Amino acid sequence: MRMVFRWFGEGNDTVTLEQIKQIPGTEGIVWALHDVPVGEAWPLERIKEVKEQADRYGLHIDVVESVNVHEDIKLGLPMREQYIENYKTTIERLARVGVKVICYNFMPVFDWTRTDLHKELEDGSTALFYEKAKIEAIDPIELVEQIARHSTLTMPGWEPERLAHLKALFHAYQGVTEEDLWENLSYFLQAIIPVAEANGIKMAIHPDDPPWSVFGLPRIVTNRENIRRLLNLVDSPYHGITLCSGSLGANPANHIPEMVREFCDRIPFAHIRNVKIYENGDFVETSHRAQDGSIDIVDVVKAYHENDFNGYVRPDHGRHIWNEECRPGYGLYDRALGIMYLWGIWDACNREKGEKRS
Ligand code: DNO
Ligand code: MN
Repeated sequence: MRMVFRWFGEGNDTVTLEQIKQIPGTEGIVWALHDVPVGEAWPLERIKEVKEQADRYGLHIDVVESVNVHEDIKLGLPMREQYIENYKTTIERLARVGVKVICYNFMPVFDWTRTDLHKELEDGSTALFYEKAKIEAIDPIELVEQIARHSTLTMPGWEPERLAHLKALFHAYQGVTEEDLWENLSYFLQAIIPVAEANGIKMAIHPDDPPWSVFGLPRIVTNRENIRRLLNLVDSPYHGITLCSGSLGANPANHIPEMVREFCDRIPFAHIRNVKIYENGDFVETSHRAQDGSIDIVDVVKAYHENDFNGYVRPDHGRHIWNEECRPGYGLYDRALGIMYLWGIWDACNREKGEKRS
C-alpha cells in the first residue's frame, strides 16, 4: 500500500506540502491542474512546475486526480474527437514527468453530490452530508447556487466553467440513456487506453458518487456487476478503477471488501473513507474508524493486504475537526488521522503474517 495525499496546488489549498511530508508513511501527492478548463490539453510547463514543487519536499507526483472528461465526450457529440485528442496529449505530457496513474470519472454534469457541506455530527465536528429527500425535491441549479455560496475555494468536480452552462447541459442530456453512456464510455476508452498503455500510465475510473442516478441523469459506475462490465470493455491492465469505498459504500448492497477481492489486480488506486448510512437513505461522511460508519474499514484494508496490494491509496475525505478552516472534506487533521488508522490496520496485518517491519 503506497500512501498518497490529495493536494490542490500552491495557493489553492489550506494544506501545505511541508505538512503532507510530515504525515507518517506518506510518499506523494495526488494532484491536478485545477484551473485548466475541462477539455484542454494540460501545458507541459505547468505540469513540470508541480513536479518541481513536490520534488523540493521529496514527494512524488505519480497520481493525478482528475483529468476531467469533457461533457461532449460523455454525450458522444462530434466535438468529442478534438477533446479526445487533447486528452491523449495530456496523457503523453503527464508520462513525461513520470505520472503512473490517472484518476477520472464519467459522471454526467456533476461529480460528487451532497446537500450539506458542514453537517454537524454528535461530537461537534462537521462533515459532508447527503439528504435523500432534499435531493429529490431541490432544483439542481438551486443546489449549485447554495453550495457555491458556502465555499470560497472552487470544489473539484464543480468547476465554474462546467457549471456556468448548467441549464444547457441538462437539456443536452435529455433522452441520453444509461446504454448511451456505456457506448460513449466505450468509445472514449478504445481511444485512450492504447495511448495510456504506450505511455505506461494506468487509467483508473472513479465510481459515481453517490452510486445511483441523481437529478434524472444517467450513472453507470455504480455496482459490482457494472464494474465487471466496465472492465470488460477493454481488456488491459492499463484500464482499471479507483475503488472508492465511500462512494460505492453509500449503497449498502455494495460489499466493498468483496469488490476489493474480486477486482484487486485492476485497482491501481484506492480511495478509503467511511460513511454512515441512515435508514431513510441519507448518509454522512464519518471518521475512517470502522465503528463510526457503516463500512467495515478494517475488513476493507485486510482485503487489500490479503491480495498484496501495492497500488496507491489515499484517505479520501475527512471531517472538519479542531476548528480547521479548509476546503470541504479536504482538511489536514482528519485525513491524517485516517492515514494513521489505515497504517495501523496494515501494520497489524503484516505482523500477523510474521513480518516484523515493512
Ligand atoms: C469522492 C471523490 C471524487 C473524486 C472524483 C475523481 O469520492 O473522491 O470527488 O475526486 O470523482 O474524478
Ligand atoms: Mn473517492
